[in-house]
Amino acid sequence: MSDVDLSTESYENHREAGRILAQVRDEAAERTEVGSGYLELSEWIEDRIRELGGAPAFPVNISVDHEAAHGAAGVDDERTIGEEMVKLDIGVHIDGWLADTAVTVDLSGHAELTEASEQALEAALELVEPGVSTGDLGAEIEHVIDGYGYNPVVNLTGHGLGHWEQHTPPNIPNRAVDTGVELSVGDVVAVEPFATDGSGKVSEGATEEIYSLERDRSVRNRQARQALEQITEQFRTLPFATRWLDVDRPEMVIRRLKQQGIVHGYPVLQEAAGTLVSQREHTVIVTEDGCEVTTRQ
Ligand SMILES: [Co+2]
Repeated sequence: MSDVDLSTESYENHREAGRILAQVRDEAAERTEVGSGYLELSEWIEDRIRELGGAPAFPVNISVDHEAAHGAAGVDDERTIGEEMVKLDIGVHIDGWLADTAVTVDLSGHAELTEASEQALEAALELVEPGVSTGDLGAEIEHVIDGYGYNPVVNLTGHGLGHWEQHTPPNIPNRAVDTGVELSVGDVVAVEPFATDGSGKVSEGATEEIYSLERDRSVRNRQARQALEQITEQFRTLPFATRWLDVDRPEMVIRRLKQQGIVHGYPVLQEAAGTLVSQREHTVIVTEDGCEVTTRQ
């Protein structure tokens, strides 16, 4: 049926990234409480990933309440977590082979909304096998979330994971679509349902703390050149945080690189109606008889 060899080094690296990530995610969820600092929590998670032998595949996303994704700690960030619905979205890579996971830590007293995205993910993962259509996964996610009386966020999707690429085809929709594609043995995909009691659509907010390389080209400014060197060598095309840059005044450097079209930002994505959003995500490898969840402990 398929000649994909799942014992190769690339898959072993995917699995190792997943093992590290599963442990760090669960430890991070334990540490997430009212009063936790964004910066302290993010740095703890990113250091823990390195300690276990991985590298962060993107800055820790801490998105709260109506924020669905791309919230992150900035340079000298002094914010702390309140009685909120907290989404931790974390990535690990080993030599560019990725794992991506997310968990909702609900400190806001909305357990059902958290459960809706969790159960939607579990139900979708049950269906993953060679030949399943991504549209059927989306339909299942929608069905489960709908059963809780909530809406899936339809303009956010799961995605494939490539080498040094965090988002590749296919998209895994969070609703039924006719345009699904069939998954095959060896595909590595992240499935990530979001649930809300609002509009089911996110829009871009005003802030951004996460960036990635758009195109590499020469810059005159010394600090910008130094930052660009670090970006192309260390992060390549993976997203990074301003606070990761080893230069003076990194925020100014980022502004400069952005103005010149060298990097682009990822604005915080928030529920258009301003309502709470929950999220759960796992990375899977499609196997002959189903799938292997790399980010499950
Ligand atoms: Co993802």
